[in-house]
Amino acid sequence: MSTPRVILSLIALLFSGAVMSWCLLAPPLTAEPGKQVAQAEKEPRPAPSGMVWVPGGKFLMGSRDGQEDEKPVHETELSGYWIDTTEVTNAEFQQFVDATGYVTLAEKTPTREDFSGVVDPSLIRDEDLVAGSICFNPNFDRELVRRIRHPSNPDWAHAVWRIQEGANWRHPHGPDSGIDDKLDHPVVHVAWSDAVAYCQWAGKRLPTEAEFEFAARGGRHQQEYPWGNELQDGDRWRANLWQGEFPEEHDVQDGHRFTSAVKSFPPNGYGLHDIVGNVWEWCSDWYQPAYYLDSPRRNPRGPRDSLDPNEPKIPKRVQRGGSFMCNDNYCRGYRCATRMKGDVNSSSFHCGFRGALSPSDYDAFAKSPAQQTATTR
Ligand SMILES: [Ca+2]
Ligand SMILES: [Ca+2]
Repeated sequence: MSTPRVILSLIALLFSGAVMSWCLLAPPLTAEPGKQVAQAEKEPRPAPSGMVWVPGGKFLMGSRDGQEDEKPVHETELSGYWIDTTEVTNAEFQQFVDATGYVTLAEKTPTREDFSGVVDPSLIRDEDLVAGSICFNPNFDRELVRRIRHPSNPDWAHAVWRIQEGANWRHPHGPDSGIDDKLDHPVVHVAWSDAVAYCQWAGKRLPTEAEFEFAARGGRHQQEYPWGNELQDGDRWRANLWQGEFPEEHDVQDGHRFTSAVKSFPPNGYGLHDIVGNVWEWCSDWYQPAYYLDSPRRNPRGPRDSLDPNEPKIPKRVQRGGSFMCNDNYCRGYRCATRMKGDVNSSSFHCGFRGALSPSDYDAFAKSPAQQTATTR
C-alpha cells in the first residue's frame, strides 16, 4: 500500500516524535505566567474582512517542559499583523479555484522524477504513482499496532496512515466523499505550495511560526493552551481534538469525528477560532529542530533551509496547532508551543492553513485578485 510519499513523509507529517537533545538552560523569565502581554502596536487601519489585528510585542516563545525542539524558551519580539480569524474554508478555497483554475498537488499524478534525489526511482512501483493524499486508515491492523506499541516505529505509522487514492480537497475521504455539506469546514489536503498559492491570490501570506505561536497564546503569557493551563473546562472540550486512546478508541466527546465547521469552538483572546485543534496549519518557516538556539530576537522568519535529522533529504515546513487527530497519548499538537513539521510535497486530511497580512503589504492586498473580484461583484 505504500507510495513514496507514505514511505518518506508519514512519520514526519503525523508524529511529533523525539528529536535530538538540544536542551539548554532556559533564559530567566521576565514576566509572570498568565500575565497579559503588553500591546505593542495600535491597529493602523480597520482589519480586512475575516481578519483581526494581533498587536505584536514581546513574548516568551517556546516551552520549558515540551519537546526538545521547543527549547530554550526565548524572548521574541514581533511587529503587529492581521491574521484570519478562522482556517481557510472549503468555500473560500472554492472561490480561489473557480477564479484561477488552480490544481492542487494531491490532484496530480506524481512521477518518478518528483522523487529525484530523495528515493531510488527503481524502488517506486507503477501502482504507487497515483494521485491521492494521506488519510487515517480505519482498518489498521490492531494486532500489529498493539505489538509495536510506539508511534515512533515506522511500521506503526504505516499501519495507521495510508495514501488514499483520489483523496483531495474536493474529496476529503476519497472519491466517494464530498464537501457539499462541509463548505464552512477548513480546506484540507493542501500541500505547502497550495497554501502559498491561495495566499498570493488573496493578497496575504502564511504566518511565520513565531506569529502563529504569538497569536495562539491569545495575549496570555507562557500558558499551555490558548485559554489557560487546563485542557478541559469541566466536561466541556474547548477545541476539536481526539478523545480516547489513539488510534483504537475514538469517543468523540467533543461531537466531531473529523473536521468541524470553523467557529464551532470559542475564540481565544485575540478572537481566533480553532487556532489549536480542528486542522494543523502550515506556517511559512522551514523547520529545523535547533532553530530556537540562535533565532533572531525580532520578527524571526525561520532558518534558511530545512533540516529534519530524522529525514534530512525531505524538505519540511512548520505546521502548528494540532488537529482532530491529536490527543494526550499520541500527539499534543494543541499546546501553544508544540512544533510540527511537514513534507512540503505531502498533504493530508487534517492539515490546512490560514492567512496573515502585514500593514506594509496592505496596498498590495487591496489590489490582489481576490479583492479586485470582491469589489467588482
Ligand atoms: Ca473531535
Ligand atoms: Ca487549527
